[in-house]
Amino acid sequence: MERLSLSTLDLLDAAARPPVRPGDVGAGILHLGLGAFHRAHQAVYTEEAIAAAGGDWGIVGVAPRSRAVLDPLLEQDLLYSVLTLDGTRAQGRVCGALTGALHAASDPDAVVARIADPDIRIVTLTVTEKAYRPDSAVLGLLVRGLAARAATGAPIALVSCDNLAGNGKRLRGLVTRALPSAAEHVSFPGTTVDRIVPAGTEDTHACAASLLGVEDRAAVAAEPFSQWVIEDDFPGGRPAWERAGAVMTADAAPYERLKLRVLNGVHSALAYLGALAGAPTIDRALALPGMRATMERLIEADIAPTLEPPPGLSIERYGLSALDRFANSALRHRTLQVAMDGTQKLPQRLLGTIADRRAAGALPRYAALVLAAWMRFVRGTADDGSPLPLDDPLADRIRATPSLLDLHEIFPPGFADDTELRAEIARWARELDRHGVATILRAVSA
Ligand code: CS2
Repeated sequence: MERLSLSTLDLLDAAARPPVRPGDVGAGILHLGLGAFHRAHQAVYTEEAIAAAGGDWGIVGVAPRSRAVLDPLLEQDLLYSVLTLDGTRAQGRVCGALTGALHAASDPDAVVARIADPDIRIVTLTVTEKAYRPDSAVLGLLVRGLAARAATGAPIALVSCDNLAGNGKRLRGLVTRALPSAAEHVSFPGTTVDRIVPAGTEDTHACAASLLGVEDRAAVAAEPFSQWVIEDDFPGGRPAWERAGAVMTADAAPYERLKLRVLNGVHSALAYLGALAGAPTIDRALALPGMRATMERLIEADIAPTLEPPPGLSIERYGLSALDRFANSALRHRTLQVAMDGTQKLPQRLLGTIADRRAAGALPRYAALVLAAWMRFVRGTADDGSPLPLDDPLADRIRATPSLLDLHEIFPPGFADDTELRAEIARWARELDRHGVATILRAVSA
């Protein structure tokens, strides 16, 4: 089978060809983090915006460390396909949004030079929660690039597309602490990003081959749903993302809280409870007897009371649609993928919910169950005795801490002194030890 590239595009059905050909548009965006999520989310919005309204907004993609995606992309003239899987139908099309690709680990200076280049007016980031630290390599590159750019005075927007509360403000804090002058020429619009895009596997490549008729080693598979809410603060201009369905707003915070606490919170709940019960994927976790009802209660009793829905949105409907999305069996999203980096994810997904309910005098039972499940998960043994890997930047701290609520890096100080909450978590921990997840789910949902 031929390999996807500029010269094989003509072999594809017209509907599968990219609306933008790399090379036809100049670069205007530099993106840090070439993972599956970027390729199926921001890259697709940007390509559609260029197709609808023009503009030199091609994306220079930067792979921070691994070359696992970079090399296949370079072999394919930066083309890759996005497969949309809804459980019954599959559709594939090639995306041509990337106009350049760089490897930060081997050539950091090239990345710095590109950030300093006035043609680049936007830097977007999908670098995962754990990269938002003063000592991260990504932040170092950004700061060096912005310092070199300062001489040109050219304005730029830095756009975090990671699942963090107040992602724009968080990035602003990190960058301006390291480089106070950045406050003058740089904006930090906050965003809410949403699309389920599991890491690509051999199955994804096989699916791309059968849908497209060419081999694509950089294909990504995603659900049909996609959302991008962006604060409209782009001093150097921006693509017409609204033409691709993005919501441009003055304040992304209400969407963000809803998304992090409901969608990501329940996703993590399914990941820990599911992994303990032996479910390899999110859809299988959701299909465990009693799981769906337990998740509905978690949303209704514990999460919803902490949220102010954005205008026109109902939390109940949002929650039910999130559960329907998790039921997508074609995605085969691994519970272990969602479970990784729990210490970086749980604060914005679950701990804020627990803290808010405690402040209101309520005991969030279901959220406490999820926390107990995480605590059992990080101890490394599933209900049937099989080992569970711990992939977390604080893995050593977790292993060395006898009482996890004392992990001050993630838990608000109030938790360890909250005897009622402690007792509730301990109660669930005992139940999990004695009976396992399957029994608890049946009891909770009865
Ligand atoms: C998931 C998210 O891996 C995870 O932790 O919860 O990546 C999730 O799929 C996306 O945020 C959906 O928008």
